[in-house]
Amino acid sequence: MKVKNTVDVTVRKEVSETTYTEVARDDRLLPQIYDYLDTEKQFSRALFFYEAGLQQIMAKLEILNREFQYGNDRNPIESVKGRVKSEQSIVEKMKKKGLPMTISAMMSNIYDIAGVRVICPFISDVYQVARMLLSQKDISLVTMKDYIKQPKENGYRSLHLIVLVDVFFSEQMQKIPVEIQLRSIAMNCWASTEHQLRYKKDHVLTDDMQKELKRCAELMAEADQIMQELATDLLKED
Ligand code: 0O2
Repeated sequence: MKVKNTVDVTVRKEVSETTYTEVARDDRLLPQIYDYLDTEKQFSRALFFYEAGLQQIMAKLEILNREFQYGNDRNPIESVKGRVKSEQSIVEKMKKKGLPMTISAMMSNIYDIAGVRVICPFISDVYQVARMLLSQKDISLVTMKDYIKQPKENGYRSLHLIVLVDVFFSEQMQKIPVEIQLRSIAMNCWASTEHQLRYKKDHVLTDDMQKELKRCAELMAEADQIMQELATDLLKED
């Protein structure tokens, strides 16, 4: 069965000031995989495509980081973590979105099955790494959410990209969606800690606790700003 992709997505060429930009409907998203999956009905085989997309992005990040090291004697990437979402998380997310439990629905609606988290020393590195990735011809931007320029209400900061990366399989090329979260070390420190505090469902965060957490996020942002100013003065790129 062919499934028509009706997802509205954003296509942008460059990382810039605004948080969201609607540009075009995207009909490229994994159209050919559907036939294959609907024949096979195998969830694990579906996840293989995402693993391949993830590997592709991780390899690109590794190359960019090492190349930058040769020119600038430092790395713009502190660490990279990649994961394919667990079956349980996928199912939970689909239930939350009220989606039918089919592989087609999963592939048309869940964009963070393959996810990469990139931690950079400075905010400028976050944008530079994003630009370097997005300038590659085999990567196209689907959506960008800039929670650095426009933090979430709770103080969360990060740059989120959903991209399609070309992956060559034995008989065809597929565009695989991958979510890339880029953030500074300070932003990551806050996000990881906040996640731990929120993780236990029986922990209720009072208004005061949430205010305190937001204050922490703002302190981290201030530290980032100061470090960025120092970096701008001290780290001149060749
Ligand atoms: P996990 O386990 O990290 O994958 P979506 O639900 O993805 O369709 P949404 O919520 O608009 O749409 O996505 P958004 O805002 O891009 O955020 C998605 C991911 O960003 C989350 O994934 C988290 O990883 C991270 N994130 C977003 N907000 C927060 C926050 O307030 N604190 C922390 N620590 N992380 C955040 P998941 O699926 O929630 O979880």
